Amino acid sequence: MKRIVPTVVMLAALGLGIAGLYAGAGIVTASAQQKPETAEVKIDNFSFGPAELTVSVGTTVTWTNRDDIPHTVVNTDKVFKSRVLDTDEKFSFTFDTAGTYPYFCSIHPKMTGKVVVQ
Ligand SMILES: [Cu+2]
Repeated sequence: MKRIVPTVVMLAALGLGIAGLYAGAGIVTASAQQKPETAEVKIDNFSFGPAELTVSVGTTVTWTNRDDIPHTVVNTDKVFKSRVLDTDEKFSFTFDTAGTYPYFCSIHPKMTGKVVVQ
């Protein structure tokens, strides 16, 4: 029995070490997911740039109107809708659900864009 005890202790220590490694890996993954992500869309010359943007879930997208003309950012499915943005005004929305979000400017409906959240 005396011979077995140190082996059991060593195995237990090894087990804790492995558990610790997994726990550490878990913390790294969690912090990577919690890192706030942002993306920018510029509105200029009657267009959204980039017109199509792909982001990960949790990303906050900010639209900035760099045009001399007022514009809006309105999702086709009414998930988000900005007020009228004058020059240099911004609108932000955080995408917490994966999906495709087409949007347009309600003043100039030919201005369209899309955010893909994955
Ligand atoms: Cu517009």
